[in-house]
Amino acid sequence: MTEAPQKYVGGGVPRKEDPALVTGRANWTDNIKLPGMLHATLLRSPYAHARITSIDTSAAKEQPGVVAVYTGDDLAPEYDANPLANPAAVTGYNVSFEDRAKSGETATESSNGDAVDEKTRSFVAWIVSEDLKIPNHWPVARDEVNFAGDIVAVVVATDRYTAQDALEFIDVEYEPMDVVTDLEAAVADGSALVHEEFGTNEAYTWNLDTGDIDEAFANAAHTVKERYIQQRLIPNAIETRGIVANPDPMNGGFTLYTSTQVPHILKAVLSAYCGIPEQRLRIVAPDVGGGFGSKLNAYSEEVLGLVIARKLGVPIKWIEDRSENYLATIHGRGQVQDIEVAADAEGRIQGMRVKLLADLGAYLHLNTPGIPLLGAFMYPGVYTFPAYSFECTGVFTNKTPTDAYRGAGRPEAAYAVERIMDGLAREMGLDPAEVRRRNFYEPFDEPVDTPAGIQYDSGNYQDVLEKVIDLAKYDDLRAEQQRRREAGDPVQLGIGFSTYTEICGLAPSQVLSALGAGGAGWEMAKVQMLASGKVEVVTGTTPHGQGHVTSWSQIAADALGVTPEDVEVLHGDTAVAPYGRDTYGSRSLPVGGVAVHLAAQKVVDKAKKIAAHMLEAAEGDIEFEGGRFSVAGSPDQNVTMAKVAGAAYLADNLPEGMEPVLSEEFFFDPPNFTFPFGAHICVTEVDTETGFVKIRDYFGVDDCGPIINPTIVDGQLHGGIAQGVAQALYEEAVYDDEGNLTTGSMVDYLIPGAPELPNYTLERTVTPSPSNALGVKGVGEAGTIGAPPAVINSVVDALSPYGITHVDMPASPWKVWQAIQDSQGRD
Ligand code: MCN
Repeated sequence: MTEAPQKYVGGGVPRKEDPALVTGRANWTDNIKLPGMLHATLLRSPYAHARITSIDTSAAKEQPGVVAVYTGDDLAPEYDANPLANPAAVTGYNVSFEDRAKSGETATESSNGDAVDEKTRSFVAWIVSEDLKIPNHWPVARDEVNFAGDIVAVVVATDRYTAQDALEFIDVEYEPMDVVTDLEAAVADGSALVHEEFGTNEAYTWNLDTGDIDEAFANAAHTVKERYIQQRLIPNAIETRGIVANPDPMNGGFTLYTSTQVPHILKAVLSAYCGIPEQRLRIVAPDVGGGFGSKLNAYSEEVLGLVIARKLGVPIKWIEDRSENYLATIHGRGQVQDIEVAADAEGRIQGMRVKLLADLGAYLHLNTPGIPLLGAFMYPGVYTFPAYSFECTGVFTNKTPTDAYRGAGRPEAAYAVERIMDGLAREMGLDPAEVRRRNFYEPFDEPVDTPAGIQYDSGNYQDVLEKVIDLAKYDDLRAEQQRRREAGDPVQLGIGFSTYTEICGLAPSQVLSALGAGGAGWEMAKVQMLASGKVEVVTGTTPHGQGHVTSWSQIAADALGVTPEDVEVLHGDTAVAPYGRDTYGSRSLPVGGVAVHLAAQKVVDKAKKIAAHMLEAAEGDIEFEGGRFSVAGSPDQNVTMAKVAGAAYLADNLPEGMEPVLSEEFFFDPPNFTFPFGAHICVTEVDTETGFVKIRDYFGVDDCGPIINPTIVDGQLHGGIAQGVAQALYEEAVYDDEGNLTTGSMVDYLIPGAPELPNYTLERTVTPSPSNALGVKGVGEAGTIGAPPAVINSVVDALSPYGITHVDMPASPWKVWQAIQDSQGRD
């Protein structure tokens, strides 16, 4: 073992994952080929809403190479009734919102007693007792299809091409039904209904009220009211979804290889859905080529793989193609946001009202109803004020279901509050930076109460704002803007701010449980010193691009006094890590990475006892540094961690009663979420003749506490900001009135590439979180949350001489040009 005096946390350790990824040696699900494996393809509904009047599969069954063709009715006996209908099944224990309501269960105390205060407790109690409408959702539709892409039949054949061709031979008769795509139309009287049995398209309405909102508006010196649209977005992971389901004849169980972010959640959920005892179901997430939230789910195809493998007794493979991916993997966002703020004469906010319509699509996926709820807590953003009123109505439409997409609820919230702060600045004739300063919390390093009834852990919003102003040379930019305005330059300069915070590090079990999100927010790590002194870390997180192997190696290396190369990180296989809560909500570092640190500390504590025994010294006199235990005052008396690991393994000279080997687990369940924050400035050049927006510069000062790996953090921010820019300027899932996805391919759905994106100029501040031993906060979604309002504020700022106060996302050249045409011309 190499001795390691240096510290690795905070250093630019190259990603251990990269060599395999860049030399084609990664192990994707589609690389898996098992003996006897058959291939499944899926017939999907071309209609957004229709009754299935008949299905004839006989011709398809006769095609050479076709082994089986199944309809919804054929497979219904194979799974638990209505298997995908239960959103709270994320618990794996089938506790639905409905069950809770029936049992009269209400919210419980949070684990730290503080993170959720009384206001939130009553809000939460209200939510879980409220009626959530849960539609039937069969893996293969039975009587009715509810969106274009709903699965209607499955073909299993000896190879993929045969299976694909055989789909053409399935004869389905549909009786088209009225289609609902528009959110406001869906809640209007007399609308067609997605699920007629409910008599409404409203799945639920949630409210959160704190303070006296009417008084705040009655006494306001200034009020601003705006409507914003969050367009639908399609997550674009490099790797589409895919599965291989393998029956294990030895124990009657199954291994499911699947491109997922959540093997542990899947194990619990699929075991319940498919009636496979949990201990006989192994889920393996091989290398996963991104997810961005879209692989945080239990999908029909995963259920189908298992039940068909069980029926046929052979491995079943299904790999999603890109068109299917656009139709059948969840979408994100899709909201109409009405927001209103009341401020006093100095521009200090006194109250905020938010009213949302949230597009759920046709069914409830695992987290669908909860996504806007994460946002509910974050509309107040980095501003403190006395009264807040939030209402969200979840609406069914005949479209692909929505669910978590990078940021999930928080980009929507940050966008609305940051856009309306600019509205308030405009109303009052203040600089957008100044209106923000007047409403920030004072810097804090212990939790503060927020208007939404949660507690932010720590923050210093002034610092990031002033730093980004310096970084961008704000005064120079305003001077340039003025020059261009005065010169009548057709290309106008826009300067847009965003000062954001977000809730991440999804964790405290009792809080998640109280929110109806299934509890179990802990994360597990096991740290084992092998006989040679090398280290294995088993983690319950499931990286799919975030570099946990590198980060966790750094954390373990520092704690144990070894090098990152001495550490192997094992993940993504429930047989290796039976416990885990996976990767989403930027939770992996603040929960899972901290668990690695704490498990390693347990190893050191035990090793110290063994070292004391070996050195014949008192445990209290033993010091540990640089991988070496020594006796205080007698540095020559020492023993390396590797030697202690070897002694622990041999177990022939251990302290009385001590168990052999150095292997320790830690289940970390933090007391609160973490709340990273930052300030961004986007500088745009807007061509007023063509409407084309160019991002000239992008500055950010972000704070996610102490940094484990600066390269990874920069990468997360770059990718996150790129996705934020994508929402602001380029991407939109568009449906026609009949519910056809008209942006069903990468030709029509505009994903920005490197040429569309600016160079980012990023700096950091470090405000540790009091919620965990490393002080760390998540960063995986921060950029996606901070960027959209900075970009749109910038575009609107450029166009302000035209009296333009808003341009909806994506601010395409056409929309910008149209806004200019519709304006009264320049001042
Ligand atoms: N990190 C760090 N120091 C900090 C904070 C984070 O070094 N103070 C490092 C961590 O050690 C880890 C990485 O940054 O290596 C991300 O950590 P974290 O913020 O905890 O986020 P998660 O690992 O839980 O990742 C989830 C997050 C989410 S929710 C989405 S969506 C997303 C994202 O990560 N999807 C991604 N980033 C992605 N990156 C890639 N390449 N692909 C995706 O699908």
